[in-house]
Amino acid sequence: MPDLAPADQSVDVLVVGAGITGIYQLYRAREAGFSVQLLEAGGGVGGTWYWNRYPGARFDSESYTYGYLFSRELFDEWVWQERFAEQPEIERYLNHVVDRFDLRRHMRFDAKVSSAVYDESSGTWTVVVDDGSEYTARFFVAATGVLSVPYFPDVPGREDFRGESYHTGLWPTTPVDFAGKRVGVIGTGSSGVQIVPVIADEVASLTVYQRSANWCTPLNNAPITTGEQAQLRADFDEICNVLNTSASGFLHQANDRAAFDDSKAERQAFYERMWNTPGFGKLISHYTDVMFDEAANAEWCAFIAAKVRSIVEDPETAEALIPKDHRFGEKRPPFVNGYYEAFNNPNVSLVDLHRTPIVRVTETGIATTEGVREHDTIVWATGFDFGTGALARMGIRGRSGLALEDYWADGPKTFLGAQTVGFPNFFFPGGPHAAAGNNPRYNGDQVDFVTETLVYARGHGYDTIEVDPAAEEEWTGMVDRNASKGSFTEASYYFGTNIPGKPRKYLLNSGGRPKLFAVIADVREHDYRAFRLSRSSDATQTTA
Ligand code: NA7
Repeated sequence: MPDLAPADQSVDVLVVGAGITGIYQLYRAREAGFSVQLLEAGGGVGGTWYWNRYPGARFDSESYTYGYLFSRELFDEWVWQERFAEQPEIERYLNHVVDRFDLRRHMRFDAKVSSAVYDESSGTWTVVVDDGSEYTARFFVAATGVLSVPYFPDVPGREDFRGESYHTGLWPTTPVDFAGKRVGVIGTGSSGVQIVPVIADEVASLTVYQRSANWCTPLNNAPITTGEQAQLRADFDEICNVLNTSASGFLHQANDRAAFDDSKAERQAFYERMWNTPGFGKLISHYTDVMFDEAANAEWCAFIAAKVRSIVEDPETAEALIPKDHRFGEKRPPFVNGYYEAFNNPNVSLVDLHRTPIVRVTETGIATTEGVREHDTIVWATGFDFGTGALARMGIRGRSGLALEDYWADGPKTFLGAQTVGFPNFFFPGGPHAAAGNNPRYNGDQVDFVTETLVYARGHGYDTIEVDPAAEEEWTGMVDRNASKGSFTEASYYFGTNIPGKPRKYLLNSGGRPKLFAVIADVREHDYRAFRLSRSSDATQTTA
């Protein structure tokens, strides 16, 4: 339903983005007594789960660990159907949350922000939407996500294709008909490997264009049984306790054994258990040294490779599907349901772009160095401008007209992945540098912290909040220093290297959620001294 908000609307808090983080920020700020307006570029609620509505899109965190925990009633009444919910169920859930907490009247859809400018004299932000309507707010919160700007590689001829083209992250709300079509899917990250098995049976032909093979392992999805539903509700307090305190925000328990504590036979049995473990259990509950010990990692990779060879009937295709350029866990591992099996379908084929690179897109298909394949439909599953993509494109201007994209030209500088110097009263929970793991958990930590900071400032008579440069330097330095010790490779989009020309900087927080917790606790204990708090009427700044 269109929400025709008045063009001159003035609120305490303006939130951009109706994804998981933005909805929660709207809820928390309303609860704290602020007037709030939320603007969303999409036509509905969901953010990532609105735009990524391609066939097969689903959680790979357990549904009940990804959803909100702030309301026991909400947790009790929403019955997740599957361990890993599919996009339509997720979108229904988020719409339910919005309506249950009466948040929709504070939201405006189809409202893409084109600029957000800070006014130093009043300490407020003016936010303009692409239809020209204008909002003013004391606090501007961009909950625009880290995977929200789709990336189309600069392949020659991309615009020439006369068939249908889709990006997984920009999927239309109207159904896409694949029946009987000759389809090409470019990209084999989490999105590409989700869509392939789901459309394989209905298409006339499916060509998977793979640049890099990934270590895909089974998601091991299942319906949540009635007994499990009851147990989840009985365990609510314990679930909250684990999810709100664990380093990665999952329920999976860490292992206490290293690989070579076990005999060879025990290790093989363990790998088989891991293969059958749901989702991220394969990282969190794995041997403690699988990400650190070369031999341990290699043995697990050999186990996966043997599985691929046992599933995929064509030996050449199987070999091409086994990564040769990185170890398990060095890139974000996709979790699959029938992906390898799909290649046994006679209408599905793999093109190894390392062997035969794409030359160009033609009007009717894709030309590689081995020839042209004709397509009716091309699916670009080619990823996102991760971390900073959305924030750098919103026309955000801070003190003295400073452009955020200029201030971050060499990579983001943040405090707690939530604020940056020179942009007072601007927060971006769910943006770069937050943590790593089950996103809604640490993004929720940030929303809680942002809300507490606003409440603290209000309670002490301040209306301008800007992070202290020393605090930003310390946090950003911590992220950068530790990045080189992390397990993710330079080739990972976590470093931005999937986008040509983007500076190589770690875009998550290498200190993880424990560091986020520790610094937030320190800020609270020390009267928010990491911030410069002031009154917009005062010339001088005040800290505790
Ligand atoms: P990803 O994980 O960034 O995957 C993008 C894929 O697109 C990956 O296989 C890339 O190959 C491929 N790609 C990128 N550019 C090209 C070109 N020019 N030619 C061929 N192939 C290309 O994005 P996803 O959407 O799958 O997943 C993003 C996140 O969503 C995921 O981590 C989950 O959190 C959910 P490459 O590996 O770079 O060789």
